[in-house]
Amino acid sequence: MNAPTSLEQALDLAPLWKPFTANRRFKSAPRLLVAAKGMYYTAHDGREILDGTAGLWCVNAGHARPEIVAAIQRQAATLDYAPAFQLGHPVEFEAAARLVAHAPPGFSHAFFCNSGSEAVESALKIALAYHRARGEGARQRIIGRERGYHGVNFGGMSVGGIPGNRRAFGQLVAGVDHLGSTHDLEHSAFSRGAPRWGAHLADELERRIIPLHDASNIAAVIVEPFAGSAGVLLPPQGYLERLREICDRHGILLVFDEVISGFGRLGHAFAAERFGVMPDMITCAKGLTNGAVPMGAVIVREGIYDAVVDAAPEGAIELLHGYTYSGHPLAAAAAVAAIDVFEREGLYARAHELAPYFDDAAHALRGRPHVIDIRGMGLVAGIELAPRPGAPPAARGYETFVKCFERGVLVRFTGDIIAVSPPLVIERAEIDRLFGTLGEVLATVA
Ligand code: PXG
Repeated sequence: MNAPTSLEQALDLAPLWKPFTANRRFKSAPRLLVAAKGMYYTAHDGREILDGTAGLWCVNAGHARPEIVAAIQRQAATLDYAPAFQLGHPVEFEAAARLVAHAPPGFSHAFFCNSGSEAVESALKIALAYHRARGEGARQRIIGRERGYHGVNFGGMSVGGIPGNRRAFGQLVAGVDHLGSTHDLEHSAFSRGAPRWGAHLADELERRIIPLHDASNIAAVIVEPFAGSAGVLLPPQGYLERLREICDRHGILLVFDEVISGFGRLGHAFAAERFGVMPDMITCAKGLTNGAVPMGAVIVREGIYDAVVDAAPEGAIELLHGYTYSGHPLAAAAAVAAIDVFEREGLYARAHELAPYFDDAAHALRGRPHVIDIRGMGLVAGIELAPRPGAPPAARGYETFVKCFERGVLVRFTGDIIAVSPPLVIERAEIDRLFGTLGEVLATVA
């Protein structure tokens, strides 16, 4: 009667090449999840694991929501697939209408794809096509930011700013440049909410980047409103406003990559609303279907669709871009059902109301061993640990993650930063348990 061993033994782990995972270490001691409901996973040994990360930042309404499950089941039985090009199906139009209505005012059209990475590639291509359609085809350069994460495809990785993710692959796409990171512990450690220091860092765009490349060659700036993957880096107060102003002055499109920040993480549908700064395009994915079916989208502001579409002759395909599974019926059905749940349950407002409690619980870890910063907003927190001297990076992060998992709590580590981003349906007692366990574990981490 030893379930864990039997499942591990029954499974052949060898043929699968796991993504972003230390494959050899993982296969020597796999952590397997076999079921999920609400706030909890069930591990293969039958233990319940409190989901402190909403899966990978995507299950914002909690797991296995019956309305979403039913919508997917119904759709699979009714219309499993419809060709995405030159044919359509009702649910993709419904999903687009719902998504656009969910977006901030001024956003008018949604383009569907299957992941955050594809949303980024799509947005970058739309930026280039937009400028070309308006006779500014020299605008080809894309500006990202140090420590930005925009997925793993060629464009997104090139504008991304996490060195480890790029090093193994060489030069990637030419013509990109990067703003400096806004992360600065000296000025901003233990800030509550957005740090006060650092708005001026946006000026690098006008001081260094625009003079170097010339605005007439720059298509877009892409940033995450808060950097998720790099470890919950919040924008300094006024920083996004300045980026917006500079982009406006120079005809540069501003793209917010809201793959993580979208669908309520900061207490609003999109972080753009939280910060009161409107980009020209929003990329999203993850929470769009509550993680239940892969789907991504680019939402564009009024005028972008028209500029591209009106520039092409009648009958011509205006944007030579798309995926077999753009607007896939199951994904579209899941998106409509997820947006229904978000709206009906007022989950963003719930996240907003819970945020101070969550923030207090996170900041209660101040003074625990290794903790050099705590930061957060909405229902996301980053707890930065000092790296273990003489050890490879992430040694403490990994140990913390494994020990929390052993104690029935799922957190995420990125380097030596612990990220906590639970489903928005979390209860106060679960918040206590999440940070309580993390605090206990930190006391045991070498
Ligand atoms: N943009 C942003 C801002 C993201 O966070 C992507 C694009 C790519 O999405 P896809 O769906 O192609 O993975 C992401 C993904 C983590 C973690 O815990 C973050 C992501 C994915 C997996 C893990 O740091 N972000």
